[in-house]
Amino acid sequence: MISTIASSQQAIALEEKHGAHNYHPLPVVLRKGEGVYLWDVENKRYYDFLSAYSAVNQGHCHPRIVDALKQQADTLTLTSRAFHNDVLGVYEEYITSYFNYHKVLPMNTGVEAVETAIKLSRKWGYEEKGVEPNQAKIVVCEQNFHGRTTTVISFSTDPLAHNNYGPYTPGFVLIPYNDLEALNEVLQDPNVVAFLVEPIQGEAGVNVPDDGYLAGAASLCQQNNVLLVADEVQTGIARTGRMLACDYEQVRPDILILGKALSGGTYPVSAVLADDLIMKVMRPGQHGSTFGGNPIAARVAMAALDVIKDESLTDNAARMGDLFRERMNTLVQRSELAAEVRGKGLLNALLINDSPQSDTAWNICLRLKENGLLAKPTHGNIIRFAPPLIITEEQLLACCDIIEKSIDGISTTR
Ligand code: IF1
Repeated sequence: MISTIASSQQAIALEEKHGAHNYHPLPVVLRKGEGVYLWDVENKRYYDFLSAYSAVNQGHCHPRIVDALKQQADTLTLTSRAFHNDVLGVYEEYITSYFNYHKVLPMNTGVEAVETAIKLSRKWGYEEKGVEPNQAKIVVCEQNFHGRTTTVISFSTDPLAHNNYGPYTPGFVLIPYNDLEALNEVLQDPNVVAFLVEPIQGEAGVNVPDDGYLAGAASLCQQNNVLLVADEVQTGIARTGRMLACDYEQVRPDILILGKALSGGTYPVSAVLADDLIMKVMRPGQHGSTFGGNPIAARVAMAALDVIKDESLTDNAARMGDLFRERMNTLVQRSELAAEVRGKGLLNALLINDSPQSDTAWNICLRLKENGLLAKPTHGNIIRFAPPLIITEEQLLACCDIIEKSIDGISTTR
């Protein structure tokens, strides 16, 4: 028996009864998405200011990406890698040329690509750098978010993501984010094979490091024969106003991790890119995935990346992001609740002037929802604002009005 959803309440009740409670969503039930807009079951329209955590950079249900998905779905969906097909090679040529790397290893989710990068780094360490067996170490940052597999949460400093999942995977060294001295110190250990880092820490609350941090990290890694591994799952694909956040400092990571908007939110697609000297350590039978690089994923990814360039979404993200932060800074000047706005391009966050344990940020998001804009707090008192990159100036200014009205509304009732 398949239920028909007649109300938001009914949908929420079904999830409550039959679904694991591993999320606490905003009380809104969405039925349709198009561009920057979402509609709920009662046909109320919202601006989407989360973009499914930066997976919908090209806007909801982008026609070119959906058409690519439909056409391939009608032709050939999956061969597995036991056989070749007529799409994978075309995609591999396309994406390696697009990001200027020799090779790509296609996966599905972001964390699978992170796991792939971890395995690649370790294997390179043993077979190329000469690290003793099982001694490889990977440097990671406090407040990181790289996904939710057991190995990846082994080095998470977020108790919610980490606790009660032990025993944990060893071989990771935690240092403070945005701290080149700490990085230099740990890189003196010859067993370190890689530094895995987010160019901007998204989940931690859009932590933007100091100018020069990424370039400094790249230089230290090079000096110490350590791979720089950039997790651009959330910051990549034009989100921060550059194709990659690493581009702000002309940094070319040894290993590049992509996901989310690689499909425009239509399909799980992720990728790991590296040059031959690194990727050559992966030989037949040593890594893989049933769906990795499947024909639908390949076609969808090429369409999604085409859209980024054809619609100049990188420039739009840069310009609209500047406008957004300008408007939010005027709010910060006059509102007791808005403490700070930070970010790059259209990856921004607003710090709310209340304790992380308070529900103020959550209440602001509820009021935003009532006023037709969807956003969600990250940690406690930080609200992430990340609309699709196709947003126009007129739409952005209308959203700034909604945000200012919603926050002003809250402060008068405090
Ligand atoms: C959830 C957070 C964001 C990521 C970076 C790898 C991955 C992610 C930098 C893994 C995924 C998602 C996961 C999703 C919510 C969202 C998230 F709040 F969890 F932390 F964006 F900030 N690297 N982030 O941001 O990619 O395996 O999910 O495809 O788990 O709730 P994935």
